[in-house]
Amino acid sequence: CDQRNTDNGHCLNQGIIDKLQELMELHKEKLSDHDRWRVFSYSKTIRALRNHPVQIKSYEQARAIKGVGDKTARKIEEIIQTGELRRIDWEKTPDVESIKNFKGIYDVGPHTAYQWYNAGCRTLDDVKARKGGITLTPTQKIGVEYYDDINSRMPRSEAEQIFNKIKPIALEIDPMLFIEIMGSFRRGKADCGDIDILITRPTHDGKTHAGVIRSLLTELHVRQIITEDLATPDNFDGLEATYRGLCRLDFRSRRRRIDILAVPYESRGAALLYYTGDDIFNRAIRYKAGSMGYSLNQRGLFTAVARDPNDRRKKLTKGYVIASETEEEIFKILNVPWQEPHERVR
Ligand code: DCP
Ligand code: MG
Ligand code: MN
Repeated sequence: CDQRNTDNGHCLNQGIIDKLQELMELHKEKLSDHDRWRVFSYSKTIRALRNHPVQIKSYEQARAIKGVGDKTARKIEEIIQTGELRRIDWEKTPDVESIKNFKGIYDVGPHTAYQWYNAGCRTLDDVKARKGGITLTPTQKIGVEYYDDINSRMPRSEAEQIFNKIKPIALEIDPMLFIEIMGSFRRGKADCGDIDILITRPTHDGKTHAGVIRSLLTELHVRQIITEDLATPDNFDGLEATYRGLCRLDFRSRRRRIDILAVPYESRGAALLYYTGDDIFNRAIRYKAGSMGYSLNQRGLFTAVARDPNDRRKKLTKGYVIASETEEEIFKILNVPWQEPHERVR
């Protein structure tokens, strides 16, 4: 909520926002394009309501907000008059809860979730029992087995302790490595959904970190810090690699999600920026880059590539890197004031 539009820290239109949000969450669990469109539309309305300077008291006031159509305005009117929104009960179909639970399984998207529902599965136990003859990929099996672990966050201190076990092992393999924790940890959050590790290496001596990921993962498996692989890199020996897995501090601890990203040394700044997040901040800064005619990704800040107007996927020119080695230079070129990692939340 925009602090200027508050009444003792409460959004002026919080009651309306809460109901529309509840309805939006229900549409999120559904599959049709129509539902997806509604999620998009409600999220825009909610954002507009958060920034709205006055308390909305009528249909007309609601209708006057940009992007709010007749149907949404009528819902807002109903909330104002009754404090309720009947549409919520109507959308609470029996599939919603099951689909939501299934989508909490690692590597299960909406399509698989609905497939399983249509096969007769309603609960995680049904999935475990392969009710309806459903099949699971190896990754989904791990997802089911460690459902609770994967869906809970760890205290910051645990992420730090795990990292403090991993770092010396990596430095034993190559003392010149740069290895740091990114993501919510670098942003200073008190709890972390996973551990995000960035690896790179200065190349002054002609060497790189190529191949290090393979040795590191082997070693982490041997020491039983990494316990399951969820996604291993296609190419272990290149300079770029992404790994996803589960790890644990010791045999008494819960499994925790771990991601490792290895990048060439010259793109470390762009990788730091990307991997620190948060995702909303990333979207905003990428948008800024785009509006200035650049394009930003985890490899660098590029001059925009010219695309074929008849087929936007076709690149006509390559575009070249104008900044990638430090976060500072990227902020500077984009004319964005420097923000410490903990401030990068939008
Ligand atoms: N990232 C992104 N867009 C995504 C996913 C990730 O820009 N769709 C970037 C920003 C994230 C970083 O990668 O901060 C790490 O991704 P995580 O999913 O691990 O997210 P966080 O570490 O920020 O939060 P959590 O504590 O939930 O792991
Ligand atoms: Mg993370
Ligand atoms: Mn992650």
